[in-house]
Amino acid sequence: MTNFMFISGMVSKLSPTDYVGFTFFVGCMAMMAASAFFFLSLSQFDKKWRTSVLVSGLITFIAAVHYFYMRDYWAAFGESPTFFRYVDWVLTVPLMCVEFYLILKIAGAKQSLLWKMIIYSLIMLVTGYFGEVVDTANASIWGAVSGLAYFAIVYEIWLGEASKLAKAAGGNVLAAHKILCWFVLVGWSIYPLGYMMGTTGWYNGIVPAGNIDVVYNIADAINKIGFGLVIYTLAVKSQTN
Ligand SMILES: *C/C=C(C)/C=C/C=C(C)/C=C/C1=C(C)CCCC1(C)C
Repeated sequence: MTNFMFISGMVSKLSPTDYVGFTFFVGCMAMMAASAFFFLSLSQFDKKWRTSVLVSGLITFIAAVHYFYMRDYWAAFGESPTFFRYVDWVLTVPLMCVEFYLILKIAGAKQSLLWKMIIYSLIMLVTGYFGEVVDTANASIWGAVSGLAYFAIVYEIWLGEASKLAKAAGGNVLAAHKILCWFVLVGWSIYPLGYMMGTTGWYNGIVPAGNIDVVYNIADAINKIGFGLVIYTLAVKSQTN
């Protein structure tokens, strides 16, 4: 145990070459700052947009709390805090699905769309957890099931019901929806890559092995804060229109 910080009151140091520890630390601060920003901006929005921005703040706030735990875990054990990652994802990814529903509500999005997206995301994450932690011998099978659920989300927002609603809404909502679609397609694809780096399967010759916490941490910052800012910008624009 070389690189301690604060663990339940214990004080120790963070090595200057510990990039994983560093990005966990910066992650805490970035998620906290983003949460403060979203929460403090709430009063400027009318009721229609307030919930969306509130959810943006909840996503980064939940992540901030998990980052505090993950930072400590990494400092104490020098291992990936996989459990905390998945708890974080299980709470924040469905909330990102809620954001799609909330911005599409003006075009008549139904609750069935919301539940469909939430269920896909839960299947994606629970099967991913099984492959990464519970039944690692079958990581490639669990990963494939998880990947299917991921594609279902991608399909839904790019080509399915959600995309039709976005087109019907048009204007700022359509523009924001498009950007969020790219977040899901490109930003989220980093996570399955990390999964392949950390588990054993047919893909091991293609994807390098290694600690990918730095990559996850950067991806989280982009996907959670960036995603939230798209919603925030949409709310600001729609308000002055
Ligand atoms: C803020 C956290 C986010 C946006 C996390 C997203 C996580 C994923 C899109 C994870 C996807 C996975 C697969 C598609 C297959 C392998 C297992 C997972 C869970 C890593």
